[in-house]
Amino acid sequence: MTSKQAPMNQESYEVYNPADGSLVGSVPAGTPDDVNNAVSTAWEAFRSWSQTDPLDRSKLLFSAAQLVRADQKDLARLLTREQGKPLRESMNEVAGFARVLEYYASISGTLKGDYGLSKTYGHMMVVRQPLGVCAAIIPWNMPVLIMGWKIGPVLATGNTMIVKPSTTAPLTCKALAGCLYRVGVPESVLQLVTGSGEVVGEALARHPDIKSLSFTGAVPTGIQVAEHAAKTLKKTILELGGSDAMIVCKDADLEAAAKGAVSGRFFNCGQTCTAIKRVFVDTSIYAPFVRRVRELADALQVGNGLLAGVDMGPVHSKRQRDTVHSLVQETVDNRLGTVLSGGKIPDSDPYAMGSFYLPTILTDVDPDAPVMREEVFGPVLPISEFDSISDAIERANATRFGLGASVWTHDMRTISRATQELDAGIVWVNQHLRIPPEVPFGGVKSSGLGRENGRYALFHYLEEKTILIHP
Ligand code: TXE
Repeated sequence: MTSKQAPMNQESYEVYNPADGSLVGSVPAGTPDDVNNAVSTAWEAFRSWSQTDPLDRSKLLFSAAQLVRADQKDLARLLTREQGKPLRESMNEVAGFARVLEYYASISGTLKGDYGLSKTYGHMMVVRQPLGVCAAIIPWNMPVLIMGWKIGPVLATGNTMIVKPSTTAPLTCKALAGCLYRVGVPESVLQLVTGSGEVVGEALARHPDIKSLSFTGAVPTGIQVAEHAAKTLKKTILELGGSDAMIVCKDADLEAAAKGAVSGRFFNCGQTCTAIKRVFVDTSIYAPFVRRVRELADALQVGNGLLAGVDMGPVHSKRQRDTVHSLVQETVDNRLGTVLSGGKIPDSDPYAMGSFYLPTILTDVDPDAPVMREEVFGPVLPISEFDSISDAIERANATRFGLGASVWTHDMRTISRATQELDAGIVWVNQHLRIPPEVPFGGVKSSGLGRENGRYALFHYLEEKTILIHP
């Protein structure tokens, strides 16, 4: 088999640091021809990769994880420079990538088939075989972890993979692929085609010889990708974001809930699909809860993620930051909520060159305000109060999204009811935003289709073949 990646377009484009506008690096600007070449190379590689022993694939994934852990600091610095997040978060994300590889290394080859013996049909066997060439489209918000979620199950099951990293944060993904190559994963088995979504992403979605496409990004893009995928009969996984609600009941541990709200919202500058995007608080504890959240949010250090002590970096791009700010302005202008803290673009030094936004708290927010229904992808926390748990659940569900939700209480009846009735792919109790690789991840409603993570992802990447042998 060819072990090399198909050669790519010589033209490249540059990647900039959102904290100060400095140049971080450059990558090839992929073309539809690059996608075609990568697909042919990946099919050729599939012939032998799919025949490798699952144990050998496990060993490669374990070794790659070890190498990623050894290079963790350099990889994390690169991630912070191209994405903006604080170094501490980048270190965790790189470790998360390694953990995902280790998880899939540990379950590679565990999905065996079935067997039965029938008087009429003879030996009835079901074997599970890899699909072939798979593709993934990665966003800029958690590029490293999401690449791990997408490549782990694909490589473990003996499929080959073409990854299109985010246009504006492709460098750490490239460096991670380099770690896999260094331990012996052939380049032709895991190829990266960098470039724009409209060119490379669309060419992948339209390609007739790609068997599965896993996409993480915005709802309209996901729908467009799904239309192309349907026309070419690809299996798809779509992860399209969320507007996660947090419900804080009157018996909740107020300190834990306030800390949970602040970390769950301002982590990664609010740019996480399962971030807490709306908070509903029981009327009886609304005032002390809001006070504590404000204290914690005002104490966050905003700045260049490479600097020690920084808790929140810039928004990933000026375009994204301006969208967030206009949603806050719209809330205030239409009297749909009040800015308690933040709500501003800081333009003095050291923020002037970056796309920063201050941690923002909106209170007394109208449940029908756009900030309460849409996905606000930035550091904005809208809080409102509720009288009854029925009211809280109804409001939490009043959005087109359904990715995650959390309820903060120790009352078993409330836990039982909320976990049943909240319309979401994940429901947390007394925590939020924790996503271990062992359990399925994905949403309902407009948050997407299908699940990543856990052994469930292996089913997606394997196809059952029935064999009937009459003696
Ligand atoms: O997303 P896009 P954007 C949400 C979040 C954010 C909004 C816009 O609300 O504010 O989306 O972000 C590739 N065919 N999320 O504009 O454009 C693109 O190059 C195929 C939530 O960055 O959807 C990138 O690799 N691919 C989310 C990826 O799709 C295309 C994470 C996502 O970009 C394409 C990110 C096309 N026509 C944003 N156009 C989450 N679920 O966590 C673009 N792409």
